[in-house]
Parts: sequence; structure tokens; C-alpha cells
Amino acid sequence: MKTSIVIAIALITCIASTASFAADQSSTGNAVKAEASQNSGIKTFTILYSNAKNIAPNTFTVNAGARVRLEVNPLDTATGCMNTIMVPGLWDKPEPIIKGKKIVMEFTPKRPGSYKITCAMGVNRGVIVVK
Ligand SMILES: [Cu+2]
Repeated sequence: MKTSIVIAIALITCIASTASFAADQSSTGNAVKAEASQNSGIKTFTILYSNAKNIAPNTFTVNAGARVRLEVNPLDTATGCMNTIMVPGLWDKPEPIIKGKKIVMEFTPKRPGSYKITCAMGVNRGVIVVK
């Protein structure tokens, strides 16, 4: 009984975060497209995390079969339901977002498609488009 209440509260928090994320996106129109640096065949993206702006940039385009490296630099420690980051289907291990502790997610996408960048509970915070 108690567990289900805790889960319900966590879900509500998640939904609230999504709503504010969506509002941020539309009000500022700032779906920032990422520039990659190409090093030794690995397409590397440098990403900043802050509690105010979530991840920036948050929209990435990559090629199927090509190695990709995401480097997330947390300026803040994320709290609540958004305290982890993952890319379901490409990076399935939720990584904790801790101020000053760089997160590296390196993978080779195999199938074209749109992959959401999320927290461990699946709340959207960006997208990786695989062509
Ligand atoms: Cu969450």
C-alpha cells in the first residue's frame, strides 16, 4: 500500500517535469541542434546539464552504424525524478547526474529511428535521430 503511494507521487512528479519541459521548449523555441566533433571515427557531442535548462543541446542527428559519444557535463546535481539520464534503446543504464562528474555514453546505433533521451522513468528530455 505505502509503496504504491510512493510510486504514484513519483509518477506525478515526473508528469509535472514533463509539462514544464514541454512549456520551456515551446515558449523559447529552443530545440538546440547539436554540432559534433569528429575524432578517430567517433562522433562526439558535448552537452551541458543544468537544473534550469536541463540538457543543452537536446537534439542530435547521427548515422546508423557509426560510433557516437555523448559527453554530459553536469553544472548542477539533478534532483527528484530527473536525477538520472539514459537513452532507451541506445544506452539503457540510467546514469546519475552529479555536479562536476562527466557522464560518457558511447554506443553504435544500429537501427534508424527516433530515440528519446529520458530519465530512468522515461520522462522526455531530448531526442537522438538515427538516420
Ligand atoms: Cu523521471
